Amino acid sequence: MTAAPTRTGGPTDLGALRQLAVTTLDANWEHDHTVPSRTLYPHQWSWDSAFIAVGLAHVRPERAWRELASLFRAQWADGRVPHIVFNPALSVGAYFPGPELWRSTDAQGAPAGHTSGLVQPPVHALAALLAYRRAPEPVGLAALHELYPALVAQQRYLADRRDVAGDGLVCIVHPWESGLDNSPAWDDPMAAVPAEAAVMRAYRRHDTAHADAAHRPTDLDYARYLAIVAAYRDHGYADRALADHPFLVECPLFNAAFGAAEHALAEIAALIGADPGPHRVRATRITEALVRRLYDPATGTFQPRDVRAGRLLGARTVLGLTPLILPDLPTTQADALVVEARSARFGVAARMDRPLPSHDRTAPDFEPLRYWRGPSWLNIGWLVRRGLLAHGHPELAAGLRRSMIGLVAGAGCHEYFHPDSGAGLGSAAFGWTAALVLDLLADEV
Ligand code: 2M8
Repeated sequence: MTAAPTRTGGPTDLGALRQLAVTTLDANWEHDHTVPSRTLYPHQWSWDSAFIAVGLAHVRPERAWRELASLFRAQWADGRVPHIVFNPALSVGAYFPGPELWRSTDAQGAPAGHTSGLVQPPVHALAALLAYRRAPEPVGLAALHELYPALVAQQRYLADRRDVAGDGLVCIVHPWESGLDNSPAWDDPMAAVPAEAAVMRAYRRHDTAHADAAHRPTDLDYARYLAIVAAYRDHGYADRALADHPFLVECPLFNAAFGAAEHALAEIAALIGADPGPHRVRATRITEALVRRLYDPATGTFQPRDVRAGRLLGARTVLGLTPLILPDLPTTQADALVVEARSARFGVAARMDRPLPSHDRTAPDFEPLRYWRGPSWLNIGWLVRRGLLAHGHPELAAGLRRSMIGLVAGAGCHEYFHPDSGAGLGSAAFGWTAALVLDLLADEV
């Protein structure tokens, strides 16, 4: 078995690649969860844990369930699943911004341990379903029984507290909630957030000590990130005050995950003897709302909606392709997304000559090295590949799969990859890259 040609230091055959992925996951395991990276992200992150559970199910199924269980132990009383669960054993300064900035324990309904107050795309129900399919009995079914009420509460929080516009979609209140923190998609709403880069003189950024500052968000970005956190925190992370919040966006990926979660919950409900009907109804409504509010017929893709400004945001990022994960996406939109995916902007093909970028590679603000503004990430490719399979494009899905496996074979389990050369960037031993390559390797196409 020979993988794609090695670029720099990656394993040369698929057996070695699988072993590297397992070793990476083992090295990042921390008592009841997996850290995304020992250096850059040493705590537990919400959507990372979901992707990681999918990979763990192949090799350490018991850990897959512990991963999800530990995350949901930090769920707030209102149902929100925090995007970071802080490990109390780590020193202050192990990550910025740490517990002293979030002050979650002052907020109503927060758990006893420190967390952030934000959320991330709800890919956990999908992850739990996939983990169960890989590792069904006997632990899997019991784990689904345990997780189901928490997954339902997670969805209820989003539906009841975050539908700021009242039209069936979830609003994210911070770019960090999108998971694609520094995407050009957020440039316009971020520019409207008042902040001065100079405030960062009062803090010590942790990320730029472990990664090249030229690849990371700027100090002005961070000043705005902190201003948005402060606005939310100073209202006790209560969502009833959101009308005046400085950042309110309906994100296509977040809402596609929100809809995919209802599809997954319908299947989980059927497995554990609960009623799948309400999940199916909600899934249909979410897909309809997504098409109604975020599909732009002029561009043939999905665009985020700036709820404060009342308009769609123009950047054509990879976020727009992700509604493909919805099995009930109408043919008109699914076909348009396949055209967009195959275009020179994203280059998805049965034989891909370059990785799937995170931003339109023909755009003037495409940056091949900077975080989420061009580089290729495995979790996004993994989602898009699932969407291509769901909508009847196995040859494109296979091309994307080969491209992703080739990236890790070429460079190792990096956090992200150069969108032209495939060189490894960011953290060199990254959790979801290891997990998702295991999942890709286990599939035939
Ligand atoms: C990145 O986000 C964190 C903030 O949450 C950071 O930049 O410090 C993103 O890539 C996000 O999607 C990811 O979950 C997190 C941990 O891997 O890192």
